[in-house]
Amino acid sequence: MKNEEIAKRFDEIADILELRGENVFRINAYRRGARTVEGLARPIEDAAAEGALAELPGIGKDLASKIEEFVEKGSMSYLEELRSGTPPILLEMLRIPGVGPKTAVRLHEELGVSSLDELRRAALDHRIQALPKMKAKTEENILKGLDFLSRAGGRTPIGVALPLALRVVAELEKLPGVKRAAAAGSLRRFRETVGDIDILCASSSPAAAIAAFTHQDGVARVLAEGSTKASVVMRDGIQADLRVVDEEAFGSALAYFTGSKEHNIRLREIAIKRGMKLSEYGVFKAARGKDGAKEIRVAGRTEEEVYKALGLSFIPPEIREDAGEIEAARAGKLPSLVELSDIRGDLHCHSDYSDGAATLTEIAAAAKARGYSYMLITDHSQGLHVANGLSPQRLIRQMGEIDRLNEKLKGFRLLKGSEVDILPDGALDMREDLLERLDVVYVAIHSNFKMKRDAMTRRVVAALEHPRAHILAHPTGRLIGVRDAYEIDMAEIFAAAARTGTAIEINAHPARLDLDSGNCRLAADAGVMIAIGTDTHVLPELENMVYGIGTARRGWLSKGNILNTRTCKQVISIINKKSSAA
Ligand code: DGT
Ligand code: CA
Ligand code: CA
Repeated sequence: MKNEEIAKRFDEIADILELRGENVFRINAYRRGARTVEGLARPIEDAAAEGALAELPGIGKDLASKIEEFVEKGSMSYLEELRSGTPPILLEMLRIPGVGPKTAVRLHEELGVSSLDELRRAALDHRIQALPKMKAKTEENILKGLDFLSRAGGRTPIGVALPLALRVVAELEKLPGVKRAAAAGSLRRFRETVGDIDILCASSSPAAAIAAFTHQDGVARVLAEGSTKASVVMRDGIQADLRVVDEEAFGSALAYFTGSKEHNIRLREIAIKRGMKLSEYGVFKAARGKDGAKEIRVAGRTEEEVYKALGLSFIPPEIREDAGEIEAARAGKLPSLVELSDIRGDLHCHSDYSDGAATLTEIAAAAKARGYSYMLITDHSQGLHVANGLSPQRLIRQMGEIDRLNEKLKGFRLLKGSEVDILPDGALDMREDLLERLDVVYVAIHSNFKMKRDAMTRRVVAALEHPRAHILAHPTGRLIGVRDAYEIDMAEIFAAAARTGTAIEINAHPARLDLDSGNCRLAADAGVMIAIGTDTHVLPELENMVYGIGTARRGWLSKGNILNTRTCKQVISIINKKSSAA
């Protein structure tokens, strides 16, 4: 399905047109087109094949022809043309929170800024506020924005890196001679951001694998190319490394390049204590043969074999951080981590009643097609005007529609919910009688992020005390690389959630992943039930569940820790336990 790739390209076209100060209507046409394509429930290729593109809202002749071109050729000549005429620094500056196109162009033209380092220098020297009509505040915001970018450390969010890596792996797997291919590194460990993408491959013709890797679509620059390894920079700016190894050593190489480094160091120590040697080439034992001392390989083909040779049970990649997993593996006490297939329904989804793109009917169909047996609809509450929050009348109408749909749906249920705003004093932004009519109530902070730690903690605890508040959404409010978590005492939140029987969410959107994996472990230890919700606004985001699962696994969570591994009936009964205890 090419929907996302096309949406990304339309957004980039809009960005560049904006940088050039083009007509707003044209710019908005591309943005609207991007949202339409992204929100489409089926592959855009199908609509193109049927000649039905022009029937889509906001897709005129012009955009339709660009979609057709991309479907046919995998490229968009108009975008290539725009790109070639745009200094890359301009697009880079747009990634800084708070820098718009006008500012970016001025900084480039009037200060000659051509890299982010130069931009930082200019801000520190106060050369930005010295420009006519440029405010000191702008300069301050640019410095803050740059800080955010560098704190993400030039690292790439997993939501960008994973799809890219999977595509590279799939391309390699298609080559004759390739026996195995896999992503390794921090990506395989499901860290929320990755420094680079590490790919491993076993092939009988390494040269062909290397050539395919360096010539694949999306490569901006080849950094290095040897007979068994290569490094490239992709157009998004992320680096990808490929290593080609022997099939006999694929498991040990995979373990080595998955890391973490700290985990690897511990494994090597264990090998040495057992009189063996561990490297990316295998586990070796010294043996005395007729012709003197030599080494024999005792493991290497699979990771399982490697761990077994070290006297350990297999350690899932997500927890290889030297955070107790080695001790647990040695004692046979590793948790059995939750899996994607354990998930029976999604708990966080916005429809076109508030700021989502899909209708209730479309959401039900898509969730059912994923094999779910329920989906909780959680549109925003009345006070959240920016997200088109539902008035009581509209919520009541939505509940009626859900009832009618449920009569028709077999083996699947839409649950009535809401993502209710927690007001500054901790009260919920919804009438009691409406709260009581909902199946499951999500509560969340969407405003007044800058409260003092104590006040913020009291605000959320007050919300958790409400007998109809069932799940706390994205509990720290951070947006990776954009906005820090607000000040809040999470230990107190966990204690309150456990005491009141309120679940806490792992928001599976790759920009949030909040609870993060560290907090997952603390929450579970405090006895808190965890819910995983995708916060879907356009249907393809239902796929983001995989990031929620990755985070839960990094947080050592099992099926039993997760609310939505339960059946619909069980979820309702767990929810009701809190409400009826009060
Ligand atoms: P990243 O890319 O910064 O998000 O983190 P990683 O963990 O992917 O690190 P990377 O790409 O530098 O290296 C990939 C793996 O290779 C790493 O997780 C473990 C292994 N590795 C790299 N350098 C060393 C090393 O000096 N010693 C050991 N034991 N392992 C290493
Ligand atoms: Ca890496
Ligand atoms: Ca690397």
